[in-house]
Amino acid sequence: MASSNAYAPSAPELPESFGQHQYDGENRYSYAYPLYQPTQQLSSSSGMFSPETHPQIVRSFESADRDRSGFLEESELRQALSLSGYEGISNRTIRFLLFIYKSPGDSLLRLGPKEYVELWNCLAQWRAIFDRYDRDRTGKINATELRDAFFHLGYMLPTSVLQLIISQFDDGTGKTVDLCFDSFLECGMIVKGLTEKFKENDPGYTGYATLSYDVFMLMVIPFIVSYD
Ligand SMILES: [Ca+2]
Ligand SMILES: [Ca+2]
Repeated sequence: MASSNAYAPSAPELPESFGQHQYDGENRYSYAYPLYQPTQQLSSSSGMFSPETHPQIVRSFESADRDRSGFLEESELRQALSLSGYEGISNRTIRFLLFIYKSPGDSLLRLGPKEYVELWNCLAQWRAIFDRYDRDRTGKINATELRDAFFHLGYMLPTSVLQLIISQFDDGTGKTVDLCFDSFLECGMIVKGLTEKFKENDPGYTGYATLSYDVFMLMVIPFIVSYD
């Protein structure tokens, strides 16, 4: 698995005013871009937060780590994200996030402080993209908004692929359903993660890659296993 950063959206070009106008009257995401700077080095010890860590991140981790294990397990992560303003994230997405962000050397699905900070910053970036491209302010992303968001991130997805993605999140009736943040996050990380994997095999950015069966399976399966 590549670095977790592969799942953060590509350097979003946020408007200068970002951070002041988001969610007026509702402070849930006012810290969507915390003071944390990506260039700052985190402590190499995964058992503690660096002093620069945004206090909201530390607070949410410490209050959610009920058994004081120093790690957030599944239910604790749900609680921590809820405390951070990300309510209602599905079990499926929570497990997907744990799978992607856990330390590669850890056989358990859990996050230490270092991994949690990475996840938190990634979520903040995806949230900013979501809010920016939810142009009609419905709180959901429709197919056009999704196309534009991916385009902004540098992914020109063909309509057929966009339709396939959206259809994965319908309600079972076959009717097109707009994506809530939870679904947007999941499909965004899948598109970005798979694209990064593809690019590893297409160094010339030609849009074509020759893959062995093994490489293809190893590339795709982590994204399609059910986390339910
Ligand atoms: Ca714990
Ligand atoms: Ca919308």
